[in-house]
Amino acid sequence: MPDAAPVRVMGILNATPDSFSDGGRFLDPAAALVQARRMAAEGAQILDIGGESTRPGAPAVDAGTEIERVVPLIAALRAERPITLSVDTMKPEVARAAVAAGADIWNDVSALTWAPDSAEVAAELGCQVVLMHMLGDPRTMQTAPRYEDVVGEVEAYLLARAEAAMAAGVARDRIWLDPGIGFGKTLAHNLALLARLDRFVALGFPMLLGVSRKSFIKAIDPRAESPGDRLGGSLACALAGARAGVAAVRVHDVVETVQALAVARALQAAG
Ligand code: HH2
Repeated sequence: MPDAAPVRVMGILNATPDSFSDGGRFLDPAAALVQARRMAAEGAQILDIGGESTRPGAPAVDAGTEIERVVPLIAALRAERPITLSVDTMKPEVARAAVAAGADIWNDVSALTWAPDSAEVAAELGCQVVLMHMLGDPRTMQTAPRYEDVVGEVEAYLLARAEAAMAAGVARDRIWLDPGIGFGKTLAHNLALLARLDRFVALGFPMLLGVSRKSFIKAIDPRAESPGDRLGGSLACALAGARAGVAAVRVHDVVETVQALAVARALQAAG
């Protein structure tokens, strides 16, 4: 196997009261900054900052509240270090404020479908954009999700969203794709996608993979009731992503993921 580029680690920072894993811990800007610095020191090359939870059934947050949560953090981090910054939002007005404050990536779990002008705003901002697959929206997505061919349907959706973004003026080399593990998927759907990440990588866009601490791990290991108990499963998936050639993994546990990826690379080089 050729020596692929190292997988980048994107550290998750949720400035929210209710995210499924770190909710409430980083709503205080001082605590969020400490966590951001810590993840950067641990080897995260990208920080993904969110102000609205996308967990199933999470209440919607208005744009003003989201901006208040994420923009001061992005501005403070941009002023102190050259790390790549991403904003996790579905709302164009939040993306606009975040990019003005120094964000490099708009991570949109709605793949630029949340607002009619999302794709035009992404083109105008000129930032990188992550287009993620989700079935429905966060309030409804886990209600009996159904696919005939989950890999084929997610692939077709992502390609269609990339085409729509490019038609609106987003440059091809600014687009990332993400299969959206856990967003309107059963355990079987998630496993089918994780087993065929190579097909998504073959689409020719950088792939982002978000598996960290997600509840499908509990469906495999019922002892992993709390998100903090899901490190082993998260690392197994990050390594599967690295083997398939994803560009980045989105994680809560940065130091452990950096180590697992480094050991996997060393083993690959030795073999
Ligand atoms: N997963 C979550 C949020 N944003 N973005 C992308 N591109 N891919 C993902 O898999 C993804 C994402 C959910 O995780 P988290 O941010 O930890 O929780 P919450 O949505 O409850 O804030």
